[in-house]
Amino acid sequence: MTIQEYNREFGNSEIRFYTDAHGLACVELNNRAGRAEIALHGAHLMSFVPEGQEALLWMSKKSCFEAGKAIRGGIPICWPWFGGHPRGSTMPAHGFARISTWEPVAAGSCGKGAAFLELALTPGLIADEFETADFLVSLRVEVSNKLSVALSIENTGEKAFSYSAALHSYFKVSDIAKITLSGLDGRTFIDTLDDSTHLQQGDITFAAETDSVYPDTEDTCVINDPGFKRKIKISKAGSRSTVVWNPWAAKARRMPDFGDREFREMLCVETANAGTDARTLAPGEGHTLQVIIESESYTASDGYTDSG
Ligand code: TA6
Repeated sequence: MTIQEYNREFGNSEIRFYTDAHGLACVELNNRAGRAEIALHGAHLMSFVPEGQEALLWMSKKSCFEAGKAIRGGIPICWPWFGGHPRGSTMPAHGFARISTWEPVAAGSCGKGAAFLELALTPGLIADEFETADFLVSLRVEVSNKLSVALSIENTGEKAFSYSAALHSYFKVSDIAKITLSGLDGRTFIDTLDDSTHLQQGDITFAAETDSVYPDTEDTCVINDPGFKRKIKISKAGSRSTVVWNPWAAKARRMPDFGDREFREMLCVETANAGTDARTLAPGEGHTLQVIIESESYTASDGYTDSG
């Protein structure tokens, strides 16, 4: 469909399809409470700005915006595998979903003053992976003063299949060295840099490359950011694993789509079905992985003192 056809079919006062500066087909959800931009490429949520606030999501200034490549920032959809391909093949890291074109299937208002958009992934490439096209993959985005992103998978075929997934959210922070991440105190985590296992004690602070998988947590996480005078609350459903990632300087330098100093202004807190939280769907079964993102002000009781 063309942009004009999308707008005829799904557009309204809050939902507008357009071609962005990179030539990508995109859609803006914009209402009185918040604004989000989504590329049909990867059903990639690129930005979310609650009314009267700063952007909550981070985007690299060196990101690619082209077919076959993942966008570096926003909320990449990792599916049908998280990380390297499970059979170690040369398949793309984090699966096909984020580099495939999705199609809008429904849009409108959904009460609570929110605008919503649903997109579907046509089986195509992934059918090869599962040797069946008998599944439905859809993403529902709801925008108000908070953002909900929900990835739903349904097995419509005759045989079970397994997958892993993540909503790989990149958050914008004032300075990675001055923020803390709370919500995972007391949880076990695997440091994937050396595959060691640890117990999280208190809030997480950041002073080096961090790539940790928390395999057993349904907790809400909060990014505490005194520099931006805000807290970002990250709650979830349908997920028992959370991944926390910052590449730090050396790895950032090795990534062509990541500025050398950009590691200081971002943090990934990923809502996952990864590792032991991978999912298997029997015929007829479905599963939804959801993240809800909202911003709260940082107050004196949070230890913030306004320097005026
Ligand atoms: O966030 C977890 C992780 O798997 C890291 O190990 C790092 O590779 C990151 O995802 C980014 O992966 P990408 O394929 O988007 O460069």
